[in-house]
Amino acid sequence: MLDLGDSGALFGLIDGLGHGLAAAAAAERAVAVLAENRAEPLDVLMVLSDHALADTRGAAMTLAMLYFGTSELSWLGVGNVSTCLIEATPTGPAARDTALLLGGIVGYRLPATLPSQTTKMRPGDLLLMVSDGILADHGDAIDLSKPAHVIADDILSGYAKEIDDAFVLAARHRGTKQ
Ligand SMILES: [Mn+2]
Repeated sequence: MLDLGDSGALFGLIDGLGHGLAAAAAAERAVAVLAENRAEPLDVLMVLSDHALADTRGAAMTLAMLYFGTSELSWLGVGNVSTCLIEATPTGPAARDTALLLGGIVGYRLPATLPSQTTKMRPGDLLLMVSDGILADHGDAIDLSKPAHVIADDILSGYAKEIDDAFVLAARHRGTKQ
């Protein structure tokens, strides 16, 4: 998560291709680019990251920008980092909106167009991003009565595949100040 002061926050999950040190190096380089250019639009951030990762293995990456004033959330994903907004429903936690992921690899093969989508993040909503090292049934671990970091820990400890790096990002909208 990168802070944009009062205006918003940029969330991102970057999964370097493969695993181990070379994968981590690609991800670290993308993080540096995002930190330096955090105020840029998501498609620009994706292109800048693609350039910066050109001599690495590349990465899957989803970015999500939350604008505090409007609670609008824009997201853009290339490769397999699943991202959704989870809300409480009478029958339990459910995904209200899911980011459309574009095929490709950041640093190697970026899609020709990079359309972001915009949704609304409501108070209580949980933004959840998981890498493909997390098993698909991880939704079973989500207990919205717990703090976001505990939910992330629960998913990571119970649903990580043994053969891949696994990453989880969970962030909750706690409402706006009156
Ligand atoms: Mn992976």
